Amino acid sequence: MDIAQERRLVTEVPGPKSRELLERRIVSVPRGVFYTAPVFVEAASGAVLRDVDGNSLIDLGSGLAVLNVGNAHPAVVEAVRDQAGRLTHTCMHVTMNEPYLALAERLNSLVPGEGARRTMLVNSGAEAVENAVKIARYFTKRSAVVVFDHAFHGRTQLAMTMTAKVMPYRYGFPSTAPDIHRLPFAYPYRCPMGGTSPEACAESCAAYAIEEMDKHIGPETIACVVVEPIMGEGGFVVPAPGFLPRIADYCARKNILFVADEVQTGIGRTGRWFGIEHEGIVPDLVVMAKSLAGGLPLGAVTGREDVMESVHPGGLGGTFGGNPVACAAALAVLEIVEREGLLERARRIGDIARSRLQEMAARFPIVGDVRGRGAMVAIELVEDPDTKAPAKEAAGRLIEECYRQGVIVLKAGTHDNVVRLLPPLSIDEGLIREGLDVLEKALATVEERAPVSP
Ligand code: PLZ
Repeated sequence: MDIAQERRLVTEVPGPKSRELLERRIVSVPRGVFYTAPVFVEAASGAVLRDVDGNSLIDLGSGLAVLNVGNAHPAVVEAVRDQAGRLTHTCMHVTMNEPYLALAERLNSLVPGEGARRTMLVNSGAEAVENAVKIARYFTKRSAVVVFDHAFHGRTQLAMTMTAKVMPYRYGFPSTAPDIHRLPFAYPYRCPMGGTSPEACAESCAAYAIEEMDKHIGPETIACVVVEPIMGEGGFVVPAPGFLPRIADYCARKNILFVADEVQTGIGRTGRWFGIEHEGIVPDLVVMAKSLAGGLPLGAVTGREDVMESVHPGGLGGTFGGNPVACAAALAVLEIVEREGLLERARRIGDIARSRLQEMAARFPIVGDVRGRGAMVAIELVEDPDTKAPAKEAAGRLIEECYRQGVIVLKAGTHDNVVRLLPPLSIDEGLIREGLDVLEKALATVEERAPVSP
């Protein structure tokens, strides 16, 4: 569908039709399934969502990091139509289909590193994480899994246990997944070790993490370290420079597999194909989902041939994993990223956003930190720049003010005080600027109402 790439409000947001659907939703879908904006979308294209009331909203959330190539990209739609017209499913464990193969070949050559790779396909990020851990445990014959503060790895039992934040992800859901260990993450703005410079933060956190692995977990029991190159749900925390390379180096020395969870950072979001490339690390396994198939559900684990091949035949899989329609969409997505130069665009969009957000930070004391890489940018809101007390309510109000004005932005952060932008990488520069104008105005309203320190 051709939808003009513009913001245009014809009713208040949410409008009467969205409100009516919300009423139906309340009595048919459990409240546990949360939503950011009380808006129902009827059609979308590129970076614009058309809601059921006819409003056109600027999408700076990409349906939670899924639409790097934009919504309903014509080449993705065409690939899906074409594939669905041939066959919709075979199940790779019954008879096989070529799109699965073609995508595996493509991902094998795309991930960092020189050696041979293998790819298995699944349905979601959580399922990809679960499989990466299964494979790492099988290959190493070790069971411990190391994860970090602020991590999000999914909502299934194991992935949920690997996820840091208790509320809302783990609260009330007892876990039986054993041998998961959490270590501090080098978060420069709030260094858990009290480091006052990024270098000191990286150094102290890495030293602590390594000592923990050495003394308390035991490197000979650790199958893998799983880490997001930039914490996504955890608040777009870019690790202090040098932290991840030191962890990766330790892993290599102790034969611990390094697993990059690229579910949110992958497929060009940070201006490189994979976020881990910024760290100069070659991961043993790479986990992908979200933007991989342009909106169709698909996840992947791509890794070292020896590691991936270690599992016996029949040890890996699932009914829908690598559905041919989703694979066709993914092949189209990867081609679009190249053809439209979206890595370059991610950097450009990110530069525009970061410089505007930095100006806002200079104007509004509530903006404590501006950070990100490529088109993965966020502001962390604080009640007071000195105490850095998280401004959670203000973040909620900011998001609400934005959608009321027709711009969708997302919340993140362990303290719920981070507002993040994940625009489609193909977004018009004018549209991102307009989205930022709205954000700035919203910030002014929120700041006005922020508590004034005595
Ligand atoms: N790993 C790094 O960001 C999903 C989920 C939304 P699934 N993040 C947003 C929500 O509130 O559930 C995510 C991620 C990273 C894994 C996952 C899990 O991916 O496809 O949602 O299972």
